[in-house]
Amino acid sequence: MTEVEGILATAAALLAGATTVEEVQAAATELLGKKSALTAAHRGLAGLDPDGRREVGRELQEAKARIEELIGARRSALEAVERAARLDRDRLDLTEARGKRGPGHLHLVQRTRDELEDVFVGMGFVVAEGPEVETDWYNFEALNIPPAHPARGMWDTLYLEFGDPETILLRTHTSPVQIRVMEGQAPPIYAVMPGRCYRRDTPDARHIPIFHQIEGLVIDRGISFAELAGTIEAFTTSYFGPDIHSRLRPAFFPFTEPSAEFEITCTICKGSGCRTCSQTGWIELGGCGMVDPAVLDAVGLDAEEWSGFAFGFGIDRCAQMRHEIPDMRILLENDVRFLRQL
Ligand code: 2NM
Repeated sequence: MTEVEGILATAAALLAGATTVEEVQAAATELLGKKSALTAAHRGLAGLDPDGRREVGRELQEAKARIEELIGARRSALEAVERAARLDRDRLDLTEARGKRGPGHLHLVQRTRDELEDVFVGMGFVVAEGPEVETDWYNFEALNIPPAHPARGMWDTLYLEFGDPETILLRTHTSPVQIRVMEGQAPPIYAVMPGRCYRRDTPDARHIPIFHQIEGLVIDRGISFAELAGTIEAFTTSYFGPDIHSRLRPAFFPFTEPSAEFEITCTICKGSGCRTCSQTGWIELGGCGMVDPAVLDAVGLDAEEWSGFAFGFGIDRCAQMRHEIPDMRILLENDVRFLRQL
């Protein structure tokens, strides 16, 4: 009896002295393991008569349960202390972010992208995205632009030093996403692809080397140029307002035939003629056309069964026109005097 009381007292003292969860674990081994006084007492049962064995055996069982209880309690208490210390240590001071400056807002380019997506989603399109680092196949070859073709000069490509020379590049347009969508799903396809693009351009008032495009793709049965023109006009009035219209003029792109560039009513003078539109009343926004059968071939679509159109234009250019931004370079400068106005 007194031996059991002694074991319990030792256990309580040992656990009270443990100050970490690891020390509790070590104490548990010492109190309950093979070399413990409790285990030794259990062995001693063999030398007792049956009544004594039963009596002392029960005492030892109770002592073991009590010790396990003490271990559990000490462990939970120390775990709570350690968790509190960890939370305190990892706490981030965010008070500065709640200062006078207010919560901030999305950049104009991101907001323009969101608004453009909303217009197309409202017209029944889905939004698709793809990688900014592309292969020559997706950015050029699948779009009917073979290596060394003179049309490559239309894009000032930034190549990565990765693998064979001029095989991995920063996408010059979002068209490779259109190829990926056509490869990945069967028509009908009604999708827009917004995203960042890169060209080796010298920045000026109308060009930045990192810019944003949104392209649209429709592939279905019986799609004609009339659906293309109607879609462009519906988009223009929906995004720029009822006073702004669109017109198409013949152009050339390797991936569409026929191709057109699309212009919208000058947003500055509303069509009456000004310096920005060189007195024409129109401003070029993007390009479009009927998807070339060679592109459908490249993604394994039967050009006899399916036809479609594609279009593309600059998101930054849209923001520039709608907000009358004289120099596009300011979009990349993070000048708070500019950002705060929007
Ligand atoms: C443009 C203008 C005209 C276009 C075509 C395709 C595809 F993959 F279907 F062939 N993607 N993008 C396209 C056509 C893009 O952007 C100025």
